[in-house]
Amino acid sequence: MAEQEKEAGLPSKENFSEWYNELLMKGEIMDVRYPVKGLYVWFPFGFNIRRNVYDIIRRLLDKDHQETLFPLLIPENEFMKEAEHIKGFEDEVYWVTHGGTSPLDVKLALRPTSETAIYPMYKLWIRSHADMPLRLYQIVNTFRYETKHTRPLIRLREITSFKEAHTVHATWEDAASQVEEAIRLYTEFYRQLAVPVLASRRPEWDKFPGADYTIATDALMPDGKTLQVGTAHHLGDNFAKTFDITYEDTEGEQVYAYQTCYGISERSIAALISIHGDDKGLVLPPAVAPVQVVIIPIIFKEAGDVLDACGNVMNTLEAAGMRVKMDASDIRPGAKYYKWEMRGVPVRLELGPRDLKNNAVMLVRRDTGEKKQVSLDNIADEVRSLLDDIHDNLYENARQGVEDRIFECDDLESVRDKLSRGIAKIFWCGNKDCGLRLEDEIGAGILGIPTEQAESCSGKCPVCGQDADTQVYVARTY
Ligand code: 5CA
Ligand code: ZN
Repeated sequence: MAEQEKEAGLPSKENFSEWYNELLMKGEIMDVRYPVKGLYVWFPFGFNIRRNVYDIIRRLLDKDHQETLFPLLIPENEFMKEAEHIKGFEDEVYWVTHGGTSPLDVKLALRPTSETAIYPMYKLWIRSHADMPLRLYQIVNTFRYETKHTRPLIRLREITSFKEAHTVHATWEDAASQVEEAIRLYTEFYRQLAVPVLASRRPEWDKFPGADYTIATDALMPDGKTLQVGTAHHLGDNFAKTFDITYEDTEGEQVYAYQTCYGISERSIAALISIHGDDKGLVLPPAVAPVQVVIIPIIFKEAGDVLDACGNVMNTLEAAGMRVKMDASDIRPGAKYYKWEMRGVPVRLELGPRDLKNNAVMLVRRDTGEKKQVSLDNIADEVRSLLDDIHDNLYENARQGVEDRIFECDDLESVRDKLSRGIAKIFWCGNKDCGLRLEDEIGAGILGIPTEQAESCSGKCPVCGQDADTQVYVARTY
Protein backbone atom coordinates (compact mmCIF):
# COMPACT_ATOMS: atom_id res chain seq x y z
CA MET A 1 0.00 0.00 0.00
CA ALA A 2 1.28 3.47 -0.83
CA GLU A 3 2.65 5.55 2.03
CA GLN A 4 -0.04 8.17 1.68
CA GLU A 5 -2.76 5.55 1.96
CA LYS A 6 -1.23 4.18 5.13
CA GLU A 7 -1.12 7.65 6.56
CA ALA A 8 -4.77 8.13 5.78
CA GLY A 9 -5.65 4.94 7.70
CA LEU A 10 -7.28 4.60 11.10
CA PRO A 11 -5.65 4.33 14.49
CA SER A 12 -5.74 0.73 15.74
CA LYS A 13 -9.09 -0.35 17.20
CA GLU A 14 -7.15 -1.14 20.37
CA ASN A 15 -7.35 2.60 21.01
CA PHE A 16 -11.08 2.43 20.75
CA SER A 17 -11.98 6.02 21.44
CA GLU A 18 -9.57 7.47 18.85
CA TRP A 19 -10.49 4.78 16.36
CA TYR A 20 -14.20 5.55 16.81
CA ASN A 21 -13.78 9.28 16.29
CA GLU A 22 -11.67 8.83 13.18
CA LEU A 23 -14.01 6.21 11.80
CA LEU A 24 -16.97 8.58 12.00
CA MET A 25 -15.14 11.01 9.71
CA LYS A 26 -13.32 8.60 7.38
CA GLY A 27 -16.27 6.23 7.13
CA GLU A 28 -18.40 9.29 6.34
CA ILE A 29 -20.91 8.71 9.13
CA MET A 30 -20.95 11.96 11.12
CA ASP A 31 -19.25 15.29 10.80
CA VAL A 32 -18.42 16.41 14.31
CA ARG A 33 -17.50 19.98 13.40
CA TYR A 34 -20.91 21.57 13.92
CA PRO A 35 -20.41 24.52 16.26
CA VAL A 36 -22.83 23.48 19.04
CA LYS A 37 -21.70 21.01 21.69
CA GLY A 38 -23.48 17.66 21.50
CA LEU A 39 -24.94 18.32 18.03
CA TYR A 40 -23.52 16.58 14.97
CA VAL A 41 -24.24 16.34 11.26
CA TRP A 42 -25.06 13.20 9.31
CA PHE A 43 -22.98 12.71 6.18
CA PRO A 44 -25.20 11.39 3.37
CA PHE A 45 -23.48 7.99 3.58
CA GLY A 46 -24.14 7.75 7.32
CA PHE A 47 -27.69 8.89 6.78
CA ASN A 48 -28.13 6.11 4.27
CA ILE A 49 -27.11 3.59 6.94
CA ARG A 50 -29.54 5.26 9.30
CA ARG A 51 -32.34 4.88 6.78
CA ASN A 52 -31.68 1.16 6.42
CA VAL A 53 -31.50 0.69 10.19
CA TYR A 54 -34.75 2.56 10.78
CA ASP A 55 -36.47 0.68 7.95
CA ILE A 56 -35.82 -2.46 9.98
CA ILE A 57 -37.33 -1.11 13.19
CA ARG A 58 -40.30 0.27 11.24
CA ARG A 59 -40.89 -3.09 9.59
CA LEU A 60 -40.87 -4.82 12.97
CA LEU A 61 -43.14 -2.29 14.66
CA ASP A 62 -45.60 -1.86 11.82
CA LYS A 63 -46.97 -5.35 12.39
CA ASP A 64 -49.00 -4.15 15.36
CA HIS A 65 -48.08 -0.51 15.98
CA GLN A 66 -49.02 2.62 14.07
CA GLU A 67 -46.61 5.43 13.31
CA THR A 68 -47.56 8.97 14.28
CA LEU A 69 -46.04 12.40 14.84
CA PHE A 70 -46.49 14.73 17.80
CA PRO A 71 -45.23 18.31 18.25
CA LEU A 72 -41.73 19.12 19.42
CA LEU A 73 -42.88 21.78 21.90
CA ILE A 74 -44.51 20.91 25.22
CA PRO A 75 -46.21 23.56 27.35
CA GLU A 76 -44.68 23.97 30.79
CA ASN A 77 -47.93 23.17 32.62
CA GLU A 78 -48.21 19.75 30.95
CA PHE A 79 -44.51 19.05 31.37
CA MET A 80 -44.69 19.83 35.09
CA LYS A 81 -47.57 17.49 35.92
CA GLU A 82 -45.81 14.23 36.78
CA ALA A 83 -43.61 14.74 39.84
CA GLU A 84 -41.11 11.88 39.34
CA HIS A 85 -40.83 12.62 35.65
CA ILE A 86 -39.98 16.28 36.32
CA LYS A 87 -37.38 15.33 38.90
CA GLY A 88 -35.74 13.03 36.37
CA PHE A 89 -35.66 15.52 33.52
CA GLU A 90 -35.73 19.08 34.82
CA ASP A 91 -31.96 19.50 34.66
CA GLU A 92 -31.91 18.33 31.05
CA VAL A 93 -34.65 20.43 29.46
CA TYR A 94 -34.12 23.19 26.94
CA TRP A 95 -36.79 25.88 27.24
CA VAL A 96 -38.23 28.14 24.59
CA THR A 97 -39.06 31.34 26.40
CA HIS A 98 -39.59 33.88 23.63
CA GLY A 99 -41.50 34.27 20.39
CA GLY A 100 -39.38 36.82 18.58
CA THR A 101 -38.73 39.49 21.18
CA SER A 102 -41.88 38.88 23.28
CA PRO A 103 -41.70 36.61 26.30
CA LEU A 104 -44.15 33.69 25.99
CA ASP A 105 -47.04 33.45 28.46
CA VAL A 106 -46.36 29.76 28.86
CA LYS A 107 -42.79 28.54 28.44
CA LEU A 108 -42.36 25.67 26.00
CA ALA A 109 -40.06 22.71 26.55
CA LEU A 110 -38.20 21.06 23.69
CA ARG A 111 -39.26 17.43 24.24
CA PRO A 112 -36.58 15.37 26.02
CA THR A 113 -39.00 12.45 25.41
CA SER A 114 -42.70 12.72 24.62
CA GLU A 115 -44.83 11.37 27.48
CA THR A 116 -46.08 14.83 28.39
CA ALA A 117 -46.79 15.70 24.74
CA ILE A 118 -48.63 12.49 23.96
CA TYR A 119 -50.59 11.66 27.11
CA PRO A 120 -52.86 14.75 27.16
CA MET A 121 -54.06 13.53 23.74
CA TYR A 122 -54.37 9.93 24.96
CA LYS A 123 -56.77 11.29 27.59
CA LEU A 124 -59.01 12.41 24.72
CA TRP A 125 -58.55 9.30 22.61
CA ILE A 126 -59.05 6.57 25.20
CA ARG A 127 -62.77 6.16 25.96
CA SER A 128 -63.51 2.49 26.32
CA HIS A 129 -62.08 -0.96 26.47
CA ALA A 130 -62.36 -1.10 22.69
CA ASP A 131 -59.74 1.65 22.28
CA MET A 132 -57.05 -0.61 23.76
CA PRO A 133 -54.45 -1.84 23.32
CA LEU A 134 -53.29 1.39 21.69
CA ARG A 135 -49.78 1.11 20.27
CA LEU A 136 -48.26 4.17 18.61
CA TYR A 137 -44.70 5.16 17.87
CA GLN A 138 -42.82 8.07 16.37
CA ILE A 139 -39.28 8.63 15.11
CA VAL A 140 -38.25 12.18 16.00
CA ASN A 141 -35.52 14.37 17.35
CA THR A 142 -35.43 15.02 21.09
CA PHE A 143 -33.31 17.37 23.13
CA ARG A 144 -31.48 16.65 26.36
CA TYR A 145 -29.07 19.03 27.98
CA GLU A 146 -26.67 16.21 28.87
CA THR A 147 -23.99 17.18 31.37
CA LYS A 148 -21.94 13.98 31.04
CA HIS A 149 -19.30 13.89 28.29
CA THR A 150 -21.10 14.15 24.92
CA ARG A 151 -20.13 11.80 22.10
CA PRO A 152 -21.40 11.45 18.52
CA LEU A 153 -24.21 8.86 18.19
CA ILE A 154 -23.77 7.90 21.85
CA ARG A 155 -24.59 10.83 24.09
CA LEU A 156 -26.19 13.67 22.17
CA ARG A 157 -27.89 16.85 23.14
CA GLU A 158 -30.04 16.58 20.07
CA ILE A 159 -30.94 12.94 19.63
CA THR A 160 -31.84 12.96 15.95
CA SER A 161 -33.29 9.47 15.68
CA PHE A 162 -35.35 8.84 18.79
CA LYS A 163 -37.81 6.02 18.18
CA GLU A 164 -40.34 6.10 20.99
CA ALA A 165 -43.35 3.83 21.31
CA HIS A 166 -46.19 4.57 23.73
CA THR A 167 -48.85 1.97 24.48
CA VAL A 168 -52.04 1.89 26.55
CA HIS A 169 -53.62 -1.22 28.06
CA ALA A 170 -56.61 -2.19 30.18
CA THR A 171 -54.63 -4.06 32.83
CA TRP A 172 -51.25 -3.96 34.56
CA GLU A 173 -50.58 -7.49 33.28
CA ASP A 174 -51.27 -6.54 29.67
CA ALA A 175 -48.79 -3.71 30.00
CA ALA A 176 -46.24 -6.10 31.52
CA SER A 177 -46.63 -8.44 28.53
CA GLN A 178 -46.11 -5.48 26.22
CA VAL A 179 -42.81 -4.68 27.96
CA GLU A 180 -41.70 -8.27 27.34
CA GLU A 181 -42.81 -8.01 23.74
CA ALA A 182 -40.85 -4.77 23.34
CA ILE A 183 -37.69 -6.49 24.58
CA ARG A 184 -38.29 -9.37 22.16
CA LEU A 185 -38.74 -6.84 19.36
CA TYR A 186 -35.55 -5.00 20.22
CA THR A 187 -33.60 -8.25 20.50
CA GLU A 188 -34.80 -9.17 17.01
CA PHE A 189 -34.01 -5.69 15.71
CA TYR A 190 -30.47 -5.96 17.03
CA ARG A 191 -30.12 -9.51 15.70
CA GLN A 192 -30.78 -8.06 12.26
CA LEU A 193 -27.93 -5.60 12.89
CA ALA A 194 -25.82 -8.62 13.95
CA VAL A 195 -25.55 -7.09 17.42
CA PRO A 196 -26.20 -9.37 20.39
CA VAL A 197 -27.82 -7.58 23.34
CA LEU A 198 -28.23 -8.43 27.00
CA ALA A 199 -31.60 -7.72 28.58
CA SER A 200 -31.73 -6.85 32.26
CA ARG A 201 -34.07 -5.28 34.76
CA ARG A 202 -32.62 -2.04 36.04
CA PRO A 203 -32.30 -1.57 39.80
CA GLU A 204 -34.96 0.68 41.41
CA TRP A 205 -32.65 3.68 41.58
CA ASP A 206 -31.91 3.50 37.88
CA LYS A 207 -35.40 3.10 36.45
CA PHE A 208 -37.08 5.63 34.15
CA PRO A 209 -38.51 8.63 36.05
CA GLY A 210 -42.20 7.83 36.59
CA ALA A 211 -42.00 4.11 35.78
CA ASP A 212 -42.89 1.03 37.87
CA TYR A 213 -39.86 -0.72 36.40
CA THR A 214 -37.44 -0.61 33.46
CA ILE A 215 -36.00 -3.40 31.35
CA ALA A 216 -33.01 -2.40 29.26
CA THR A 217 -30.95 -3.93 26.49
CA ASP A 218 -27.21 -3.34 26.52
CA ALA A 219 -24.52 -3.97 23.94
CA LEU A 220 -20.95 -4.75 24.94
CA MET A 221 -18.56 -2.35 23.27
CA PRO A 222 -14.99 -3.20 22.17
CA ASP A 223 -13.48 -1.37 25.17
CA GLY A 224 -15.42 -3.52 27.63
CA LYS A 225 -17.97 -0.86 28.54
CA THR A 226 -21.66 -1.47 27.97
CA LEU A 227 -23.90 0.83 25.98
CA GLN A 228 -27.60 0.98 26.83
CA VAL A 229 -29.16 0.64 23.40
CA GLY A 230 -32.82 0.34 24.23
CA THR A 231 -35.19 0.55 27.15
CA ALA A 232 -38.76 -0.54 27.84
CA HIS A 233 -40.64 0.93 30.78
CA HIS A 234 -43.74 -0.27 32.58
CA LEU A 235 -45.43 2.99 33.55
CA GLY A 236 -48.15 1.39 35.67
CA ASP A 237 -51.06 3.81 36.02
CA ASN A 238 -48.76 6.61 37.19
CA PHE A 239 -49.09 8.75 34.10
CA ALA A 240 -52.75 7.73 33.61
CA LYS A 241 -53.49 9.23 37.03
CA THR A 242 -51.58 12.39 36.22
CA PHE A 243 -53.08 12.88 32.78
CA ASP A 244 -56.48 11.39 33.62
CA ILE A 245 -56.42 8.60 31.06
CA THR A 246 -59.42 6.47 31.97
CA TYR A 247 -61.82 4.08 30.31
CA GLU A 248 -65.20 2.65 31.20
CA ASP A 249 -64.90 -0.91 32.46
CA THR A 250 -67.57 -3.61 32.11
CA GLU A 251 -69.38 -2.37 35.24
CA GLY A 252 -69.64 1.10 33.77
CA GLU A 253 -67.00 2.55 36.11
CA GLN A 254 -64.25 4.91 34.98
CA VAL A 255 -60.89 3.25 35.73
CA TYR A 256 -57.30 4.20 34.99
CA ALA A 257 -55.46 2.67 32.05
CA TYR A 258 -51.96 1.16 32.20
CA GLN A 259 -49.12 2.30 29.98
CA THR A 260 -45.71 1.41 28.65
CA CYS A 261 -43.13 3.22 26.60
CA TYR A 262 -39.95 2.02 24.94
CA GLY A 263 -37.26 3.73 22.99
CA ILE A 264 -34.10 3.40 20.98
CA SER A 265 -31.83 5.97 19.38
CA GLU A 266 -28.88 6.26 17.02
CA ARG A 267 -26.92 4.47 19.69
CA SER A 268 -28.04 1.46 17.67
CA ILE A 269 -25.75 2.71 14.91
CA ALA A 270 -22.91 3.46 17.33
CA ALA A 271 -23.13 -0.15 18.52
CA LEU A 272 -23.16 -1.74 15.10
CA ILE A 273 -20.25 0.25 13.70
CA SER A 274 -18.17 -0.17 16.87
CA ILE A 275 -18.72 -3.88 17.28
CA HIS A 276 -18.13 -4.92 13.67
CA GLY A 277 -15.59 -2.36 12.44
CA ASP A 278 -11.88 -3.12 12.20
CA ASP A 279 -8.56 -1.36 11.57
CA LYS A 280 -9.48 -0.92 7.91
CA GLY A 281 -12.76 0.84 8.65
CA LEU A 282 -16.43 0.01 8.72
CA VAL A 283 -17.66 -3.55 8.41
CA LEU A 284 -21.37 -3.26 7.72
CA PRO A 285 -23.91 -6.03 8.10
CA PRO A 286 -25.42 -6.52 4.61
CA ALA A 287 -28.90 -5.60 5.84
CA VAL A 288 -27.86 -1.98 6.48
CA ALA A 289 -24.95 -1.44 4.08
CA PRO A 290 -25.75 1.38 1.61
CA VAL A 291 -23.62 -0.53 -0.90
CA GLN A 292 -23.73 -4.31 -0.49
CA VAL A 293 -21.55 -5.19 -3.45
CA VAL A 294 -18.91 -3.08 -5.15
CA ILE A 295 -17.82 -4.20 -8.60
CA ILE A 296 -14.23 -3.42 -9.58
CA PRO A 297 -13.40 -3.89 -13.24
CA ILE A 298 -9.77 -4.95 -13.64
CA ILE A 299 -8.78 -3.23 -16.83
CA PHE A 300 -5.56 -3.66 -18.79
CA LYS A 301 -5.70 -2.76 -22.49
CA GLU A 302 -9.03 -3.53 -24.06
CA ALA A 303 -11.54 -2.33 -21.46
CA GLY A 304 -14.70 -2.85 -23.50
CA ASP A 305 -15.50 -6.50 -22.80
CA VAL A 306 -14.66 -6.27 -19.13
CA LEU A 307 -16.81 -3.18 -18.62
CA ASP A 308 -19.71 -4.78 -20.48
CA ALA A 309 -19.45 -7.90 -18.35
CA CYS A 310 -19.33 -5.79 -15.17
CA GLY A 311 -22.41 -3.90 -16.32
CA ASN A 312 -24.24 -7.17 -16.88
CA VAL A 313 -23.29 -8.45 -13.43
CA MET A 314 -24.48 -5.20 -11.91
CA ASN A 315 -27.85 -5.48 -13.65
CA THR A 316 -28.25 -9.08 -12.59
CA LEU A 317 -27.48 -8.32 -8.94
CA GLU A 318 -29.71 -5.25 -8.88
CA ALA A 319 -32.54 -7.23 -10.44
CA ALA A 320 -32.09 -9.69 -7.57
CA GLY A 321 -32.66 -6.81 -5.11
CA MET A 322 -29.10 -6.01 -4.07
CA ARG A 323 -27.56 -2.57 -3.64
CA VAL A 324 -24.66 -2.52 -6.06
CA LYS A 325 -22.08 0.00 -7.17
CA MET A 326 -19.58 -0.25 -9.98
CA ASP A 327 -16.34 1.65 -9.48
CA ALA A 328 -14.87 2.21 -12.92
CA SER A 329 -13.11 5.39 -11.83
CA ASP A 330 -9.55 6.14 -12.85
CA ILE A 331 -7.82 5.41 -9.55
CA ARG A 332 -5.68 2.30 -9.04
CA PRO A 333 -7.40 -0.90 -7.84
CA GLY A 334 -5.51 -0.76 -4.53
CA ALA A 335 -6.87 2.69 -3.78
CA LYS A 336 -10.38 1.51 -4.67
CA TYR A 337 -10.09 -1.45 -2.31
CA TYR A 338 -9.01 0.87 0.45
CA LYS A 339 -11.89 3.25 -0.18
CA TRP A 340 -14.64 0.64 -0.19
CA GLU A 341 -13.16 -1.26 2.73
CA MET A 342 -13.30 1.94 4.75
CA ARG A 343 -17.00 2.23 3.85
CA GLY A 344 -17.69 -1.30 5.01
CA VAL A 345 -19.00 -2.75 1.74
CA PRO A 346 -19.63 -6.44 2.56
CA VAL A 347 -18.59 -7.92 -0.81
CA ARG A 348 -16.09 -6.78 -3.41
CA LEU A 349 -16.45 -8.35 -6.82
CA GLU A 350 -13.40 -8.22 -9.09
CA LEU A 351 -13.67 -8.96 -12.77
CA GLY A 352 -10.77 -8.85 -15.24
CA PRO A 353 -9.98 -10.28 -18.69
CA ARG A 354 -8.73 -13.58 -17.29
CA ASP A 355 -11.89 -14.05 -15.19
CA LEU A 356 -13.97 -13.25 -18.22
CA LYS A 357 -12.21 -15.96 -20.22
CA ASN A 358 -13.06 -18.43 -17.44
CA ASN A 359 -16.65 -17.16 -17.16
CA ALA A 360 -15.88 -16.38 -13.51
CA VAL A 361 -15.45 -13.54 -11.02
CA MET A 362 -13.56 -13.12 -7.76
CA LEU A 363 -15.59 -12.41 -4.60
CA VAL A 364 -13.80 -10.89 -1.61
CA ARG A 365 -15.59 -10.66 1.72
CA ARG A 366 -15.02 -7.63 3.90
CA ASP A 367 -15.43 -9.44 7.22
CA THR A 368 -12.71 -12.10 6.78
CA GLY A 369 -10.86 -10.93 3.67
CA GLU A 370 -11.39 -14.38 2.12
CA LYS A 371 -11.41 -14.63 -1.66
CA LYS A 372 -13.41 -17.07 -3.68
CA GLN A 373 -13.74 -17.56 -7.41
CA VAL A 374 -17.28 -18.28 -8.56
CA SER A 375 -18.95 -18.89 -11.89
CA LEU A 376 -20.80 -16.07 -13.61
CA ASP A 377 -23.69 -18.44 -14.37
CA ASN A 378 -25.43 -18.18 -11.00
CA ILE A 379 -23.80 -15.04 -9.73
CA ALA A 380 -26.89 -13.66 -7.95
CA ASP A 381 -27.31 -16.82 -5.85
CA GLU A 382 -23.60 -16.91 -5.08
CA VAL A 383 -23.52 -13.32 -3.87
CA ARG A 384 -26.79 -13.64 -1.97
CA SER A 385 -25.57 -16.64 -0.05
CA LEU A 386 -22.24 -14.94 0.66
CA LEU A 387 -24.10 -11.92 2.09
CA ASP A 388 -26.09 -14.29 4.33
CA ASP A 389 -22.87 -15.95 5.47
CA ILE A 390 -21.36 -12.58 6.28
CA HIS A 391 -24.34 -11.63 8.41
CA ASP A 392 -24.20 -14.94 10.28
CA ASN A 393 -20.46 -14.68 10.77
CA LEU A 394 -20.68 -11.12 12.13
CA TYR A 395 -23.41 -12.11 14.55
CA GLU A 396 -21.66 -15.28 15.68
CA ASN A 397 -18.37 -13.46 16.28
CA ALA A 398 -20.10 -10.75 18.24
CA ARG A 399 -22.10 -13.29 20.26
CA GLN A 400 -18.95 -15.23 21.08
CA GLY A 401 -17.26 -11.96 22.03
CA VAL A 402 -19.98 -11.25 24.57
CA GLU A 403 -20.00 -14.79 25.93
CA ASP A 404 -16.23 -14.64 26.40
CA ARG A 405 -16.42 -11.34 28.24
CA ILE A 406 -19.02 -12.13 30.92
CA PHE A 407 -17.16 -13.23 34.02
CA GLU A 408 -18.69 -14.85 37.09
CA CYS A 409 -17.01 -13.27 40.11
CA ASP A 410 -17.34 -13.84 43.84
CA ASP A 411 -15.18 -11.16 45.33
CA LEU A 412 -14.67 -7.48 44.67
CA GLU A 413 -11.04 -7.94 43.70
CA SER A 414 -11.96 -10.13 40.75
CA VAL A 415 -14.85 -7.84 39.79
CA ARG A 416 -12.43 -4.94 39.62
CA ASP A 417 -10.03 -7.03 37.58
CA LYS A 418 -12.58 -8.27 35.04
CA LEU A 419 -14.28 -4.93 34.46
CA SER A 420 -11.38 -3.77 32.31
CA ARG A 421 -12.38 -6.48 29.82
CA GLY A 422 -16.11 -6.82 30.12
CA ILE A 423 -19.02 -7.58 32.40
CA ALA A 424 -18.90 -9.13 35.85
CA LYS A 425 -21.75 -11.30 37.06
CA ILE A 426 -22.13 -11.42 40.83
CA PHE A 427 -24.68 -12.34 43.47
CA TRP A 428 -26.51 -9.45 45.03
CA CYS A 429 -28.34 -9.37 48.34
CA GLY A 430 -30.84 -6.85 47.00
CA ASN A 431 -29.82 -3.93 49.24
CA LYS A 432 -29.45 -0.58 47.61
CA ASP A 433 -26.50 0.18 49.91
CA CYS A 434 -24.50 -2.67 48.45
CA GLY A 435 -25.34 -1.52 44.93
CA LEU A 436 -24.18 1.99 45.66
CA ARG A 437 -21.08 0.86 47.53
CA LEU A 438 -20.01 -0.99 44.40
CA GLU A 439 -20.00 2.30 42.56
CA ASP A 440 -17.94 3.94 45.29
CA GLU A 441 -15.43 1.16 45.62
CA ILE A 442 -14.90 -0.02 42.06
CA GLY A 443 -16.33 2.80 39.98
CA ALA A 444 -18.90 0.60 38.28
CA GLY A 445 -22.45 -0.06 39.26
CA ILE A 446 -25.12 -2.69 38.91
CA LEU A 447 -26.33 -2.77 35.33
CA GLY A 448 -29.33 -4.94 36.07
CA ILE A 449 -30.79 -8.33 36.83
CA PRO A 450 -30.63 -10.54 33.72
CA THR A 451 -34.17 -11.22 32.52
CA GLU A 452 -33.20 -14.85 32.10
CA GLN A 453 -32.06 -16.08 35.50
CA ALA A 454 -31.16 -19.67 36.30
CA GLU A 455 -34.16 -21.28 38.04
CA SER A 456 -32.55 -21.59 41.42
CA CYS A 457 -29.13 -20.35 42.29
CA SER A 458 -27.57 -18.99 45.42
CA GLY A 459 -24.34 -17.44 46.54
CA LYS A 460 -23.02 -14.58 48.62
CA CYS A 461 -23.17 -10.87 47.98
CA PRO A 462 -19.48 -9.89 47.61
CA VAL A 463 -20.14 -6.50 49.19
CA CYS A 464 -21.77 -7.52 52.48
CA GLY A 465 -21.24 -11.28 52.50
CA GLN A 466 -24.94 -12.07 53.01
CA ASP A 467 -26.71 -14.94 51.24
CA ALA A 468 -28.21 -13.94 47.92
CA ASP A 469 -30.31 -15.67 45.31
CA THR A 470 -30.22 -12.96 42.64
CA GLN A 471 -27.44 -12.46 40.15
CA VAL A 472 -26.68 -9.12 38.57
CA TYR A 473 -24.47 -7.77 35.84
CA VAL A 474 -21.92 -5.19 36.90
CA ALA A 475 -20.34 -3.11 34.17
CA ARG A 476 -18.66 0.12 33.30
CA THR A 477 -21.13 1.99 31.15
CA TYR A 478 -21.21 4.74 28.58
N1 5CA B 1 -39.68 7.70 27.12
C1 5CA B 1 -38.76 6.62 27.36
C2 5CA B 1 -38.94 5.52 26.37
S1 5CA B 1 -39.06 6.08 24.75
C3 5CA B 1 -37.34 7.15 27.36
O1 5CA B 1 -37.09 8.31 27.10
N2 5CA B 1 -36.42 6.25 27.70
S2 5CA B 1 -34.86 6.57 27.80
O2 5CA B 1 -34.62 7.81 28.47
O3 5CA B 1 -34.27 5.41 28.41
O4 5CA B 1 -34.32 6.71 26.35
C4 5CA B 1 -34.48 5.65 25.43
C5 5CA B 1 -33.16 5.26 24.81
O5 5CA B 1 -32.62 6.37 24.12
C6 5CA B 1 -32.08 4.87 25.82
O6 5CA B 1 -32.19 3.51 26.18
C7 5CA B 1 -30.81 5.16 25.05
O7 5CA B 1 -30.49 4.05 24.24
C8 5CA B 1 -31.20 6.32 24.16
N3 5CA B 1 -30.69 7.61 24.68
C9 5CA B 1 -31.02 8.23 25.83
N4 5CA B 1 -30.36 9.40 25.97
C10 5CA B 1 -29.58 9.53 24.86
C11 5CA B 1 -28.66 10.52 24.40
N5 5CA B 1 -28.42 11.63 25.10
N6 5CA B 1 -28.04 10.33 23.21
C12 5CA B 1 -28.29 9.22 22.49
N7 5CA B 1 -29.15 8.25 22.87
C13 5CA B 1 -29.79 8.39 24.04
ZN1 ZN C 1 -25.05 -7.06 49.93
